[in-house]
Amino acid sequence: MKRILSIIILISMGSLLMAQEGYTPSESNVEYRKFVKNARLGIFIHWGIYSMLGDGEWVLNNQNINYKEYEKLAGGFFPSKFNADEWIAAFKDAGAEYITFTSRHHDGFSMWKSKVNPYNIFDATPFHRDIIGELASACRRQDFKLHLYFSHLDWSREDYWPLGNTGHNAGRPEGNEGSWRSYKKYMDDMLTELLTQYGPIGCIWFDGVWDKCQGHRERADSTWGLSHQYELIHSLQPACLVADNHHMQPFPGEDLQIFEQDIPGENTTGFGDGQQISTVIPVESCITMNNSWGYCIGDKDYKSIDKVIRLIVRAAGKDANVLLNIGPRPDGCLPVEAMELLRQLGDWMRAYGNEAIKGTDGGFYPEQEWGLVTRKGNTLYVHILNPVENITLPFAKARKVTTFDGKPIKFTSGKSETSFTVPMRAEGLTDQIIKIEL
Ligand code: JFZ
Repeated sequence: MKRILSIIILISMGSLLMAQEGYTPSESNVEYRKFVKNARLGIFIHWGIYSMLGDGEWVLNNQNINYKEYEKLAGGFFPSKFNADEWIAAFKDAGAEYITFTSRHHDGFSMWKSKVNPYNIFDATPFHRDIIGELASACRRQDFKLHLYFSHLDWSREDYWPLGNTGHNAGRPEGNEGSWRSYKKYMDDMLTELLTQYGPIGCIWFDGVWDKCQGHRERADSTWGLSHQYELIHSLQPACLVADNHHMQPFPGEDLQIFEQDIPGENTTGFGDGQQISTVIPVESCITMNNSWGYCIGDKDYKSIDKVIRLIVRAAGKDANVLLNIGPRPDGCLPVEAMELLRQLGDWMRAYGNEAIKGTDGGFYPEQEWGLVTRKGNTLYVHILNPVENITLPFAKARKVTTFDGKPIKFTSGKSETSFTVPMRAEGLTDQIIKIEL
């Protein structure tokens, strides 16, 4: 018995390794990965009928709401002030280049006009508008990219059976033997709609694997059919990136690695236990502006612009993007605090970020107490986040060292090092940038 078991384990490990080697991204996929990496900043939007309850996107689960009762919220969802073009214009102005929008969160409500489930924004609400359709059009008009968050996990479907770790008090009846097969087909059908009805989708950003496979990497593919789903996505849109917020090392078929509420590699949340930063696929850190993903009416604990800039600089210095989250209000407006942060961020991106963050490489030099270094062509950008007097870097033969606006700085540079004294720092400056021409 033991022997049979170990043979089975060996075989399944072998097929896992083979699948890893077997995935070759298409040319258009590799190209879009570069675009995303260079963008360095995206905006994450968590929006659904849960926003009406003002208690985050987990409210169905956390308040033990019955799924049939919750469903009735849809009949009152009328985000009268929603304007896709205004959202996209605000994100673009902030210096972001893509939006990752919750097409369907764990509550199972779809934010697009779906033929495979009437529990969607078009058919189940008096709003009768296709929000993903409107976002896709606005993105096209404004040359912005659309990524879609998609939950594996569902708290409203009766065929989501057997249940995972969450959604136990929603009141669903027990399923049967065919349930899981039916649910997997349902996911395929939804993904197919999303990838055929709205033009190019930059990324499918999965979440929820952990509901059934927390800490069991070997089960994730067989339980969810990940490789099948990833293949489906790549066959419908080869350039579409696959990302999955499972907090494990990337699986074959994934094109973007995700860290949650963390600068990559820090593991302050304990989520991505031991998750190594990928050097093969681009990396993205999703981070909330306050402490909630979906709209939370009492959460006014927004990060300062100083904090947000530090996050972006530190992520870029580690070669990662920031996906900055906003939870819109039920009326379709972005919270005032979020709008203000976007405005301030735009000012900073135009002044510094466009040159010293976007399109740069990071991760080639470790973070120091004073900060990090990014690089574009022959220029190094030294980001001093914490005041320091002198800096020595292991980069040889510098031709020129200057302030960000080009004032020369005295330096010495030899065969292996470059040193300079840091000029006076303007009061209140978050990121003092020094340029080194190699
Ligand atoms: C997930 C979602 O559950 C959450 O609502 C939000 O969308 C965020 C971006 O992603 O967060 C997680 C991820 C992992 C666990 C819990 C929540 N986990 O491992 O238990």
